[in-house]
Amino acid sequence: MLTYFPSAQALHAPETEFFRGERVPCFESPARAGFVREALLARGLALREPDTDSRPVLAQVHDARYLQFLQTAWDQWLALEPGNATCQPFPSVWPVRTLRSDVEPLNFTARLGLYSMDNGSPLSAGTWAAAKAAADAAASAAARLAEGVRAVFCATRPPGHHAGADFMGGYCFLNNAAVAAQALRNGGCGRMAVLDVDYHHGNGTQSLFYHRDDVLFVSIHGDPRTEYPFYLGHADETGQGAGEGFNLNLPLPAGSDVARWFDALEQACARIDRHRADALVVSLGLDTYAGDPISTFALQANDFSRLGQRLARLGLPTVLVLEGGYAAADLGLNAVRVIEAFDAA
Ligand code: Q9C
Ligand code: ZN
Repeated sequence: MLTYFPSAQALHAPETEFFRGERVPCFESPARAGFVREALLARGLALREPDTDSRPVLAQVHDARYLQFLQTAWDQWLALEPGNATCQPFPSVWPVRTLRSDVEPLNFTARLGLYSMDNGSPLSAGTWAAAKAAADAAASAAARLAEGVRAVFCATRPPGHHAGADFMGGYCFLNNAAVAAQALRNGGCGRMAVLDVDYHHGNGTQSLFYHRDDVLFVSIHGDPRTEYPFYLGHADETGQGAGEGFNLNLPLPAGSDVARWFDALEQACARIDRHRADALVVSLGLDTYAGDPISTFALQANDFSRLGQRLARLGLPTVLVLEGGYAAADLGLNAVRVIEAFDAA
């Protein structure tokens, strides 16, 4: 499978995140990409650098003031205090209900909170460069599909599906899957489907397409009553306005077994078939793996082959975009299993 692997991914390398009240090494690390790279190269897959500028599509997906903030956030942080080069900014205040988000504060931490859904998306010096490269990979993949390529894998980080029009969250900054879907729409696909199989609900992607009938969003994930991102991803979220009926959430209880997960995948595929999409974008989170340190589903290695095979059977031109997956040492092999089974089917 044609695969994009932006070397700029390594530039996003914050050291720590908050976990159970403590600062711990980041789960979403360059090491993840290293394992993916090794596994892809070991299988003889050539890795390409992105070749398409995602800027025009980013402007369709994200708000201008958020893009402006994200692109300059690290420089703003350094401008406060040179010593900030060796520490990480975290938001500590958010405009929740009754507070205003239309006025951009002058205070940096207040701006960071305005553009964040959590304190779990640490920034580093190269965050913009890495996130932009991942979005460029998504735009590149869409361009290849428009030329008739059957399937493209974006082996990218940071992930994207928690990022909305004007906020980062859950290790995500730019919504790569939404960039791929929107770029495919721009390229002439009338109807798109996005299937999100990450353990966590793709709240950002859902929100970006919630009012639209041209991009169906389907997600299988841990029930948000107990699992991140908590505030979106329930079964009664079916879309709004023109988008009514074009959003399908399939939340599963934490700890659900493999059989239950594949039952949900069948429901998801049935809905995608009915949409008669011209192309498919898969938010390929691999944190459904039994060995994942922050998730509770139980997929085993061979289940990722089964997933790849089922995705191929949808018979659609497909962009697969890497999202989560934190059992880093097994991440590459699990990704390869999906890709190879897709190709073989
Ligand atoms: N601070 C993705 O899989 N944070 N994001 C966990 C540790 C939320 C996961 C708690 C997990 C976000 C793309
Ligand atoms: Zn996830």
